[in-house]
Amino acid sequence: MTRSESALRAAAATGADLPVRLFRAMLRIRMVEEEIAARYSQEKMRCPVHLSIGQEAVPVGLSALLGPADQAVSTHRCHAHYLAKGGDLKAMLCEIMGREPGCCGGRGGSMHLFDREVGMLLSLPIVAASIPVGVGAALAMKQRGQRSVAIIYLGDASVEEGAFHESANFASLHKLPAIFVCENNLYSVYTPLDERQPRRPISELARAHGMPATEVDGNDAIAVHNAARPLLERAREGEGPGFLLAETYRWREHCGPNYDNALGYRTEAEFESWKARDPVRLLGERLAKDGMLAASRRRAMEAEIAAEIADAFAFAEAAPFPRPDSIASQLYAD
Ligand SMILES: Cc1ncc(C[n+]2csc(CCOP(=O)(O)OP(=O)(O)O)c2C)c(N)n1
Ligand SMILES: [Mg+2]
Repeated sequence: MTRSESALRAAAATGADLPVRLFRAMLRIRMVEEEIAARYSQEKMRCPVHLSIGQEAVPVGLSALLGPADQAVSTHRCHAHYLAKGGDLKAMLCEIMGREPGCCGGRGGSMHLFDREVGMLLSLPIVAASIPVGVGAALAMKQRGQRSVAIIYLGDASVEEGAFHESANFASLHKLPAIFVCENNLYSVYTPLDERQPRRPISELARAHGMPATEVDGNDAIAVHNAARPLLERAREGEGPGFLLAETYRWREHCGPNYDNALGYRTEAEFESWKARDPVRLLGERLAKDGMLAASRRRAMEAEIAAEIADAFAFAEAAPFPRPDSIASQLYAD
């Protein structure tokens, strides 16, 4: 039995429905992203989209440990982070379609998702730019004596930026409640990790900055949940930051709704090996096998999510665009 299989059984034994909740949250993100991909050619979404398909397990496993007082910052690939943190789906789709009820008033697009009510502080497309902001949030939490944590999502390319190292150093020195969550999907656009970084675990960088680092299967939501828990507990106790390195894989092209393996920067065999590790399918199968999710319940779940998504798309498509005479607003602080 693997570590996460035993966790699944332990959760089932205590009557907890955590694995089912994690599955539903991943399935919902997958279905939202698939729907965005399916509708993208209609050209109602006129901004770039960096889809999270294949990478659902990390934010879902982690977010089940968070409350609204905990804050998260994210990157260009932020849809799953936003939805897992409880971000409003209608506000997200309106933002992607440039509509006024979008979370940035329809001016930011897919890479600027936030929902302050649920602690989704911001998302920024400049690689590593959100990291210092997340550390700032952690500093504020510490100064206010809160037990909250700041989750800082980053891609494998972020650790090549100075901002990561300055932020990690500062967070470690001041024992800030910051959790760095690195989704290593092996690529920065078309460039593989081993053409960009020396051969050593990325987690060594965090250890060199004096914080504990844990490596985890980023396609297993339960393993992520269990691996993140002790890092979060230490951070809440004032013992300082932590680093979670999650190995995962993006299925679609870096930016856009299509598959781009034909470009040749990665092999079909590699892609297939990761597809065989589909975080949503694997957990669904395990739940069915363990009798935790009957086929009828799963079908009802899928229908419920599909209805929610259809309703949110209809809402966004009917929503107004920002008024042209508001073009100069929100550019400067009042
Ligand atoms: C400072 C900066 N340099 C380059 C880019 C162009 N760019 C956008 S996403 C990206 C790849 C980032 O890779 P990674 O952090 O691993 O995230 P992933 O896309 O794999 O999720 C790059 C280079 C940028 N947005 N910002
Ligand atoms: Mg990457």
